[in-house]
Amino acid sequence: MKDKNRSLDDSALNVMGGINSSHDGMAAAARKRFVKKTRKIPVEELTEKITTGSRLYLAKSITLLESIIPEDRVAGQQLLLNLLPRTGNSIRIGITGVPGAGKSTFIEAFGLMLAEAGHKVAVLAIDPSSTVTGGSILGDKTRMEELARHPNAFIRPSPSAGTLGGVHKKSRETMLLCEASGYDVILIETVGVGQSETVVRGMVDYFMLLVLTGAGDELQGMKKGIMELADGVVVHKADGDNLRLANKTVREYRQLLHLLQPASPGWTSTALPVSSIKNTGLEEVWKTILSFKETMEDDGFWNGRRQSQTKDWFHSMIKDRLIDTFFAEPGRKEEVIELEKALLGGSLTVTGAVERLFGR
Ligand SMILES: Nc1nc2c(ncn2[C@@H]2O[C@H](COP(=O)(O)OP(=O)(O)OP(=O)(O)O)[C@@H](O)[C@H]2O)c(=O)[nH]1
Ligand SMILES: [Mg+2]
Repeated sequence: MKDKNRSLDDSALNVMGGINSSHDGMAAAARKRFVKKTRKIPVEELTEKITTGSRLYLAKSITLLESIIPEDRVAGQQLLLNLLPRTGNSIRIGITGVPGAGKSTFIEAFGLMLAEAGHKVAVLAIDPSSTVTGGSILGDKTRMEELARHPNAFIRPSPSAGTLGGVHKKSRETMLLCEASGYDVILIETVGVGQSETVVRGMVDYFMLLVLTGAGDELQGMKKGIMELADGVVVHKADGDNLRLANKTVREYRQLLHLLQPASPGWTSTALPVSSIKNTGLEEVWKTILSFKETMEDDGFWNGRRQSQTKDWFHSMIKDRLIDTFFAEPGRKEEVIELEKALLGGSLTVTGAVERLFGR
């Protein structure tokens, strides 16, 4: 389907224009100024424009949902509610790997292949470290240039919210907006460090790990935990001098994956060699994902997992809200510091300290 709003929306700058400030407070202040000057777009208008596939309005709607201004929050949630019946019709794919594994390059090549085949591809990034460096955002802008220009693609850089919970919420809601706007493939890039891959695993159907050659070394370290989350391993940069070693690594990973608990019941995770620079192996990856979807749907696990992911999201937001509310009470922070001192001084037990906090 051709994008009707192509001329209006086609600029990569429109598509990319998210929140780039590395400071939450500054971003909020900037947005407040921005909002005062600009016409507030009625929720009905946003709903209508999103359903017709406008990338410009999709970007505006995402910004609305990221806003911390109370009236924007109300409008944002109403928009989401209006669009909810149109969400869910996509394959949600998470992509992780160490920095430099080639995630952005893979997404550009894989995304272009799918966009050319008529799919609508949305790319999101979750990068908790970007609040500090801002580096990846810039990197992705240049690395996904061609995809960003494609009329069937939409790219949104990482939200700049501080906490992982906040990033989680924004990415989830962005994903739903993209689905309502007709995107049928959602690609979420995350750096393979810290907790971000668990968060991404919790919001996607298919979770992919990009690795480089040398399976043995990787498994010695932290990779085993991540491998147990992966539905597929891509041995990346399988080109040039690296090709032979990459194929050997693929065999090693296949053996190892057989020994691990499957990340999705009834599915044996496998490994594939890919070069995003030479465009090889990308079709095999897509075929594998389609066969994964079929298997999961036959077993009723596809929807089951999505439902439990939504419940988990709800519960993690309850926890976030409880913690925020707790520390927002006057004197709480000071009280906690006092109790910490008492704990370390040996005049109180941890359980005793918690009882004091909640018993008052
Ligand atoms: N030979 C070869 N090099 C590649 C391939 N894909 C990516 N690269 C190179 O690997 C480097 C890192 O690629 P990125 O796509 O930025 O990696 P990334 O995983 O997104 O990195 P971060 O976003 O920093 O975590 C770049 O210099 C790419 O040109 C490939 O298929 N073959
Ligand atoms: Mg990247």
